[in-house]
Amino acid sequence: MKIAEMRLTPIAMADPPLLSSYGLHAPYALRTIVELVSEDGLVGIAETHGGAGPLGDLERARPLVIGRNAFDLARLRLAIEGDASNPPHPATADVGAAAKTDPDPNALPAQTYTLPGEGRLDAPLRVYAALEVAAHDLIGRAIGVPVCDLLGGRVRDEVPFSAYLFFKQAGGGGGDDDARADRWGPALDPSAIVAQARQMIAEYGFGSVKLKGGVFPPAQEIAAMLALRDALGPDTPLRIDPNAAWTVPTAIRVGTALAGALEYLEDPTPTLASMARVRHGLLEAGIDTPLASNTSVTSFADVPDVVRGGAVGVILSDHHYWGGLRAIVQLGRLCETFGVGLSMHSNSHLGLSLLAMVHLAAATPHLTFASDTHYPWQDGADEILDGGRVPFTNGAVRVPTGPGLGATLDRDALARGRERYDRCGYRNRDDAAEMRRHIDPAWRRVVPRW
Ligand code: GKR
Ligand code: MG
Repeated sequence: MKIAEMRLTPIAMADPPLLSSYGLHAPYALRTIVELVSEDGLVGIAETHGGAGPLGDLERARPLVIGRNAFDLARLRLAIEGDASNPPHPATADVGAAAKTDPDPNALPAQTYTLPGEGRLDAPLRVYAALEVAAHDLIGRAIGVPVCDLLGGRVRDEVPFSAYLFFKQAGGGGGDDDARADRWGPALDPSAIVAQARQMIAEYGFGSVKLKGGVFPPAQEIAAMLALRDALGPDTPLRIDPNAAWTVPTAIRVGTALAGALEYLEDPTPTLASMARVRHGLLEAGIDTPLASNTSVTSFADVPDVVRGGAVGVILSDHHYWGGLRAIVQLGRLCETFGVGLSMHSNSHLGLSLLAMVHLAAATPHLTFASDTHYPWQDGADEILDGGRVPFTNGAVRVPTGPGLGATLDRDALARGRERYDRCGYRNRDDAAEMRRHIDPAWRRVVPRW
């Protein structure tokens, strides 16, 4: 099944002013929609990171994609990585290297990107991941099976997600001529965070709750977490993720104050070495709260250190940059083997990324926690799928049974997303610049801040 055409559509969607240790979300978040069209006119679709960098990287891969059989994915990955005859071993590849010796003139340089919330990212793997998802959708359509069946078959029919709370400025996102209603209101103190949690749970039915921290001094964030525990009761699992804004002593202090209240503590500090010191300090105090990470663990190259160090108990995977759906299924087997928990990280996204996560989760037995999702923060008016928003029931999404990912593109909605992209002027995510523009002209990211 040859791929005859690759369509790339950059889109923008309204995004509310959410706060994190990276700064402030801009009025628009950026995504890229990938379409692979087969010779006989079938279309496979995928959603990935947005803006000029990811779009340019995908564009450079075009000659490696056109004319290739959609099943020929292992070689596609090698070709994109640019060293088909001698692929680097994941554990030894230097993901920070500027360029590799490169026999293929079309191969992507082994650039890395540092995006808010994602640590180091390997550009070739991100490109491959988007193409791999679209190819799975295409194959699923061609043979009439859901993507999860191509990944090994479903072990669950519903995939649970966690509420994802943010400290938030007033505003619903979108530019001045396109401002959206602020459905959530500002949330700058513990009682507003509790109100946000109640609203999100009422609308989506989530059974676990994560707070994005690293925004206010730790005492305020501890207060917010304790307020959540009091409001939601001890049976609602809670998590906090300051995106590495804390020192080791601060992380131990917060972990101690929240002992018994957390199902895991996410990326309190920036590196595996510092996380090991946090884990050690907590254990010495008799606190066995697992540590989770999507910042210091971003690729297979990090897994040996996770296993050797034993400090990170939960890997927060993300098919968008680990190298696609099959990569995470494989990661699941590794995590199972080594007794490490597994969940999924998210970034601002629409329903197409959500459905890819759902199929993946359905086919990953060792997914031990409800996954993150930013989906509630996006405005339904910006959804690009036929039929609109993906529904949630009791905090979970039903695994589609139709062919492929189970969704098709609403062409008008996609065109509106494209127009928004053209109009909005943003070409990469820069939360620090937004923070300086709207809140504090002197603001800069400091890690650790407390
Ligand atoms: O949306 O501001 C955000 C998050 O901080 C995001 O960028 C992170 O990647 O959600 C992510 C995380 O868990 O670190
Ligand atoms: Mg995180």
